[in-house]
Amino acid sequence: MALTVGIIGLPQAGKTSLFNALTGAGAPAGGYSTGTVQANLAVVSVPDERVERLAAIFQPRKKTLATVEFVDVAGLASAGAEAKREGLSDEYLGHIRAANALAVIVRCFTSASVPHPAGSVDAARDLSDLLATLTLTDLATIEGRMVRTAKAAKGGDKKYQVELDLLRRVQAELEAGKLASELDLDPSERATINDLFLLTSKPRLYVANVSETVLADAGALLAQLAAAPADALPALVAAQTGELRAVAEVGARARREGTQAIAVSAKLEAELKELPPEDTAEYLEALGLPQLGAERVIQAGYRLLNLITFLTAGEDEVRAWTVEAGSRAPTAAGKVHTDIERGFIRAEVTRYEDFIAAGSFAVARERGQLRLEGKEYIIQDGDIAHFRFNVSK
Ligand SMILES: Nc1nc2c(ncn2[C@@H]2O[C@H](COP(=O)(O)OP(=O)(O)OP(=O)(O)O)[C@@H](O)[C@H]2O)c(=O)[nH]1
Ligand SMILES: [Mg+2]
Repeated sequence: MALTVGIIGLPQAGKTSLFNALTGAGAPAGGYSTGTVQANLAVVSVPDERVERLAAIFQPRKKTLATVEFVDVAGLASAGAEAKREGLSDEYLGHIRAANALAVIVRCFTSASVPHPAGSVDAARDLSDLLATLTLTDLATIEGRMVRTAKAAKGGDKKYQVELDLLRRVQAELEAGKLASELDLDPSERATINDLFLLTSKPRLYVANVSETVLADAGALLAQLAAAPADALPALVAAQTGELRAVAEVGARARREGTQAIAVSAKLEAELKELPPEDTAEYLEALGLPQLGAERVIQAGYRLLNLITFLTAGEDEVRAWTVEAGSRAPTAAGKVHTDIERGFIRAEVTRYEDFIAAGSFAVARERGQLRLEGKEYIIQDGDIAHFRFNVSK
């Protein structure tokens, strides 16, 4: 599964800068967009130290990291006024409908040289505006489906009447300000609604774009907000001033919605991305940051989507693979090849840490750490797997 993350946000929030920080693609940032809906697309390898260490041991011919695709869409600027009335244009939507998750970038930085389209920096307002635009788009989608379902219901099939009732209920809830991700639906209702690919039902990651001077504090504040009891949030937000107040608003909203928020300094990190990696480490240390924002975005995306990584290792190739947490061994095998899923016999599994401590599969086997697992085994993050299969039948 290629994980695709759509970067969205109000005009001048720093979408293209974040895209560049993530991808190093050097797309032109700055300036209001011209009205054409032009998208920047790039595929990024997910940094994984385990792959590097395994590659050092196996010296494989090929080393392959998991990848994430990022899409940066310009044009929300021009869509803005119109979108307020009728949701986003089809062209704009085409670029983000297919995304598995949205990275919603919210401007927190203040800068005299970068005008805010609304005249002032207000993260809570911007986030509400943006989500309202997405909701309007979803309402248009729902209305479109209602017309078709209502027609079908005339034929007398109960199923369509049930669907129509559900659509009406969801419509009323979205109109009352709820997001599709917050609806209380049973599994079959959820399946019907998932069919609509509503924007507000996509997993969302909130990205607070801050000045480099507050980056470290913003990260600490978001961690504090994520851990605080819910009733302590308002006081924690109220205690902040300046950019950190904006960050706190973003963090508190993420908490209320049960999603994640991270802080980046998109402009700075886009610039860092252009330096040689040795120099980047020095800068990060000076800024008091453990890792680049790009890596934090990717990791948060994995957590958000409930994805894990398993590994395959040998002389041919060392490779990281992405699966949903909770997947069984044959599903994981199917990532490698559909034939392996079809003819799955068993998986030989070693934990990455055990393998590194043992130094080889042979020693791991002697220690009883190379396990034989069957069809029911649930693959774990950091499993090194070798699949046995037979497709002769
Ligand atoms: N001071 C400061 N400026 C920033 C930051 N992030 C982005 N900018 C600047 O803000 C301007 C807009 O950034 P972009 O990344 O182009 O924003 P965008 O959301 O892609 O804008 P549109 O595509 O026009 O909607 C650029 O001049 C950036 O250099 C930041 O963290 N701090
Ligand atoms: Mg842009």
